Amino acid sequence: MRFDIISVLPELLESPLNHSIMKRAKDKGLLEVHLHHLRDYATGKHKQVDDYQFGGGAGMVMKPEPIAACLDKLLSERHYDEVIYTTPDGERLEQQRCNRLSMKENVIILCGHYKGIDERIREKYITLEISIGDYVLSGGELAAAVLVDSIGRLIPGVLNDETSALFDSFQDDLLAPPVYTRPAEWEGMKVPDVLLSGHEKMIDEWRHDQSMERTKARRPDLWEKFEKGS
Ligand code: 6GU
Repeated sequence: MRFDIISVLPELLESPLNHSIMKRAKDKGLLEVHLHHLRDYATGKHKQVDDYQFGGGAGMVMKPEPIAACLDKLLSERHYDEVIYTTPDGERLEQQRCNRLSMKENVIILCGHYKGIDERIREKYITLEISIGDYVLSGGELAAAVLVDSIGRLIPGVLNDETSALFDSFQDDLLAPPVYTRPAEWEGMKVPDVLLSGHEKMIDEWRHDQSMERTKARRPDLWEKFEKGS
């Protein structure tokens, strides 16, 4: 899968996408991330990428021309399945969306900044607008990193244990159960006996019960969804 990310601050994306699982995915040739500096597509002496908003009001707006120049170049080179814009007024990102996006081939992510982008860019190019939650970030780069990570890890072959993503929190509308490692007793606290029993069926049942208890207690909204679905 290939991501092309357009940003005024591509430096923000370099470190988070070059370690751990994302690095392994790239090294294996399963994931490509190409960063595009929006300023490279700006013209004029000052390479201006933002401007005052019509109608007045505080905050700058990203100009349409540099964004269009960058998008036109990319779109002329290959087919893209989605052109995503990261913005707090987008659709909230959820696991189902990540699952579906992980089956795409080529995706562009345009990172919002300042007061946002000129509305006409949204109308002409954007196929999907994504927010990563109900709070405001100073730019869309961290949201883009969240998108690439949450989608990239789902590409077949990226995770070591192919089945492990299936048991992530949210995959079945339940939170993940608690996990333990050695030592079996630490500071007087013991690992639940069932996990040491070697009894696979009982362990599965215990984990499922714990997932349900956790979801009920912590996320009544998810619990309702789970009960309706099961
Ligand atoms: Cl995608 N962008 C910004 N700037 N803030 C956000 C967001 C995106 N998602 C949640 N908050």
